[in-house]
Amino acid sequence: MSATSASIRQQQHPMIRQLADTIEAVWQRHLDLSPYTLPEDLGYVEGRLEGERLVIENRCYQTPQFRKLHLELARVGQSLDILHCVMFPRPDYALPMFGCDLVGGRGQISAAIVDLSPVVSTAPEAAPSLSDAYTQALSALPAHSFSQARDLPTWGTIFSPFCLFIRPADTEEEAAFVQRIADYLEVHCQQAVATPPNPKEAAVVLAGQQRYCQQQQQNDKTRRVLEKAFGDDWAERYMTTVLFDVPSLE
Ligand code: BLA
Repeated sequence: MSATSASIRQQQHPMIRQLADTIEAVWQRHLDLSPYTLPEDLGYVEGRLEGERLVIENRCYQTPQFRKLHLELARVGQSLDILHCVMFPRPDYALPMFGCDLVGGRGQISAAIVDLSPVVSTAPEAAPSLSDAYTQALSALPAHSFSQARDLPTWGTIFSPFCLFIRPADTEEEAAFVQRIADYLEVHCQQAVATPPNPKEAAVVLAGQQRYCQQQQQNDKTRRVLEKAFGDDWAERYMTTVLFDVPSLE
């Protein structure tokens, strides 16, 4: 890690810093992490967005259960701070996709979202849904209340009933949301390490991950930030190879 990339986290909104530290601590506590190399050195990138500097810092790992754990911190000048995190299970693990995004600027987080999104169906012909083990563990978490819920965009059909999408009202809600994300991560890591691999499900899992990524690639708000700083082609390549890539069956 270079001195430059280490400094991004320290400059970011405190909620983003806390969440980044929390995610890495939970991963280290539960999972057997090894390095994951991004294509063509996309680990640290800089561009310009309307005269402001856009800096992206990526941390990636892999584990026996996960093909890629991706934690991304991005900063546009002084005005926009972003945390993006997705955990991609290996195809022979029929696990949901953990995803979260924090977007904020000028001292206020405007979007905080977390979900464990299902990729496989539990009944024939049905839409994907979480297993009973996940549903029970998530239902057993302490009650929460956030004062400003936000509406999901139309591409958000991939999310589970446990998806939380809010604008945190104050520092208490920020801390409560970080705790909630830690709870989802704890559930996910515990389930993941207890799940045996099942190669028979690989094709179905990959198709489900493909659908998840196709929907996420429709997020015009993410795309626009990247296009403005790096151009349309770079944004397309980044969204399909770094943010939401899907491997083919080996
Ligand atoms: C929203 N994402 C946004 C917004 C911006 C970004 C600027 C609008 C904020 C707002 O409406 O208040 C930008 N997010 C980025 C950029 C990156 C990023 C540039 O991650 C990366 C470089 N997004 C995800 C994941 C989820 C997600 C994993 O990356 C969910 C699990 C969700 N982001 C998400 C949703 C919105 C959002 C649902 C709101 C979209 C809308 O309201 O149209």
